[in-house]
Amino acid sequence: MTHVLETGFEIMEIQNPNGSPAIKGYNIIAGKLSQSSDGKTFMSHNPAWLDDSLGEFPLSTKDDVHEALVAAREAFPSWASTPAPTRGQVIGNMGRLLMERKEDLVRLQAREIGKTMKECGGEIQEAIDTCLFFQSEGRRLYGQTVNSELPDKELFTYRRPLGVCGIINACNFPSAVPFWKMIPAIMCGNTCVWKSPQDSPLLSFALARIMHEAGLPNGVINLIHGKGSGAGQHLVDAADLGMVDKISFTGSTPVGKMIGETCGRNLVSASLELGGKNPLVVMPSANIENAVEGAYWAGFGTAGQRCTSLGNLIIHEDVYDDFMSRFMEKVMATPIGDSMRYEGVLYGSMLSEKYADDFLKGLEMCEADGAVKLWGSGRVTNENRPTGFQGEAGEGVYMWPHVYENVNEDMRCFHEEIFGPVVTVVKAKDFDDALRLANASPFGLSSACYTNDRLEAFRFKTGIKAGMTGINNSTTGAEAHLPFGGVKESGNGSRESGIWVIESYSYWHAVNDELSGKLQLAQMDVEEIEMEEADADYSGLA
Ligand code: UN1
Repeated sequence: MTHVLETGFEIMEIQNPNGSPAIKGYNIIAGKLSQSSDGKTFMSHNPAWLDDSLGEFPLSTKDDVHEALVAAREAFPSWASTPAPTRGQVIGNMGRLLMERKEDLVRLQAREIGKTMKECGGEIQEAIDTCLFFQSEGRRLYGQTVNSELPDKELFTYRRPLGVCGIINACNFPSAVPFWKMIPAIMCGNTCVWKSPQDSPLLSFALARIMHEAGLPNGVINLIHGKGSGAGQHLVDAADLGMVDKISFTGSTPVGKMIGETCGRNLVSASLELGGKNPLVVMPSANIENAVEGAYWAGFGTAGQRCTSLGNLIIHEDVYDDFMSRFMEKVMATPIGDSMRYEGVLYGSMLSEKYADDFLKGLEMCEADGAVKLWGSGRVTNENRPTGFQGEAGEGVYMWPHVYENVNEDMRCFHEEIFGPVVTVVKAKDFDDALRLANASPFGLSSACYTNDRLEAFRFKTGIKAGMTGINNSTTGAEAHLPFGGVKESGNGSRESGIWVIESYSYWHAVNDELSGKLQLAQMDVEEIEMEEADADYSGLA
């Protein structure tokens, strides 16, 4: 087996229509490139140009997952005892390498998941920002000195790593989100097994190699490719075998609940970032043009494939017609296509055929609910294409933008996340009605309110139950140093990013140091101070 840094990328003999190479990809376990134990593989395709193959990757087995977990366990003691500022230096190197390679990674990511180059640029930047933030956090990772209630005794708190972390992320944010997880994990001294998303193995392989180039010791991050139901499930099941100390997952609510149950019965820590049906409220005092921009971006940017994408658009009845006419004008003209070949597109392809199938099922639900379709016609084909579509529709997996109105709380499509370019529109009678509707879905990830009434903005902030809220801003737009996560069906309360994520990858260790040379009992040997008898009369002072 070859060390990950000893080779270039192995090019396969596949002729792609765009001339881009197909790569033979590997797992990386203890710094070594390896195939799956049974030799099985899967291919990664460009969803914006299906004839373009990015390469072939191991379909990892249970044995492969276990081998990666053992490697992470073996690497743990030495990484955990590496000084945190040194761990931070390695992370800083990762950030600098990402900066140097940014342009290539942006193109690779756009090619593998069909997201626009502009958005891929933003996302690689988010991974860089995360590295730079946690480089310096390695010089803090503060604990406290705490006063003891007894003399000649000191108390301390230390942050300790959890151990081996299983990392499972979705392919819609295939670079920022694994970095949100693994960078704080390794900064705290943990080691990781990273199950790459099935639809972005090449990008994951490239990122894991960069991590090693940055000086990461072997076994600290181990990469395994494969299916969620295969390698991903084996990684979760490892909690039942005592092989993993933490699972961090971004993905759907049903899968997150299953992971939470497995972790829960084993008392293994779980970070769960799950779905959303994010509401955006528009009130009459809002700058309507600005609100239209925000709702349009939140609904259709990334082809609606963010967990923070707009779900229910809740509009006050007094501005409903004005808002909707401006909104629909933009929706109908949406520029769509492969951003690697066409300039100025708002969104590209779906992440894969599987995401497209699930999206079409979501549209069927809207139809069955009796929601009124204002725009949209399912999958884009050469015979069925919106005017803004650029290129050959048959080449990739593209969807029309969709808008449904007359949606109400009795409908399933009000409550369920539909991952893709669709917005469900709800009319509200007044602010209280709008706020109630915004809280009525089972989810609580992101939320937004457009208003120029300060009291309304205040009441929205305090009344909404969500992990994140935008005032006069869209539902998306997390930054690397602000806590990211949800409540209700959107997660288990764990947070990513900033100082808050450190809670998810460390535990507090309380240490007391008895210097008196004798046994002093807390509570029982504490000196008691008697109160003085007071005789002053306070009653005539006012
Ligand atoms: C996700 O969709 O899983 O705030 C993450 C945002 C992005 C992150 C989304 N920065 O929408």
